[in-house]
Amino acid sequence: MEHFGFEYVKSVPFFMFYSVGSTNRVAKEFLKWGVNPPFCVLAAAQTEGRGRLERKWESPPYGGVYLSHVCSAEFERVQIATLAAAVAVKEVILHFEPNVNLTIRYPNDVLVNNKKISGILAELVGNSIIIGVGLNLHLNAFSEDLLREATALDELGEPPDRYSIVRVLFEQLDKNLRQLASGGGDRIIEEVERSGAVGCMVKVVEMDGKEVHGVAERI
Ligand code: BT5
Repeated sequence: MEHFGFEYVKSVPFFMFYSVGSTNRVAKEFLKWGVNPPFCVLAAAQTEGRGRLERKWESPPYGGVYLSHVCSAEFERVQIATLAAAVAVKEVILHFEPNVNLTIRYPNDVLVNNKKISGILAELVGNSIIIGVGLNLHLNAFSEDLLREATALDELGEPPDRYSIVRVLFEQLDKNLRQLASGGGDRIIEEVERSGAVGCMVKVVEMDGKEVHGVAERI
């Protein structure tokens, strides 16, 4: 872990690194060491960034924002925390680029012009939840292979500085998670439904590989 820094954003401690394996994994270590949530782990690069099912999350230096937000999981509907984070990412992008064609692909992807700009990995650890968010900033940092399916904020115009993005992302995440914890889950679900997650053809792949095709009607 290189270049450790520390700061409070709205009274929540931020542990900041230049490079880590995975911010979610560092967050897990911090929980093990007894750090009490809420706290955030932020890195400018990850060498082993992860998606769901151990898929890889490309995280080159300064290519994007890699943030893990850790808070208490002791609320009903914690299972839709991923959606609250997807809505937060949507709000961040629209805050800086109000006119983009943005969709949320259920359950954890945010797309701009049908290309993935952000992914979310939420993990429950005891009574806490770690919500990892990757948001691409500079497309030329990514591999050739990824360019076909991914996009970044700098494709939409001059991206704001990284610190402003982190600040707004944290504020939106914090707001949505608090809302969810106090019974505001319906707003989150409606927002996801409004963001293109329903009314489209979907393919559901079950754990045994069986595929189901159809039109998504509701979350
Ligand atoms: C995700 O998984 O989309 C969740 C990604 C979560 C990343 C954050 S970064 C901070 C925290 N620390 C971590 O280690 N992880 C979290 P999934 O739905 O499984 O999508 C993975 C797929 O997205 C890959 O198989 C690629 O096809 C694609 N992909 C990989 N890197 C990408 C990137 N930077 N931008 C867009 N797509 C990417």
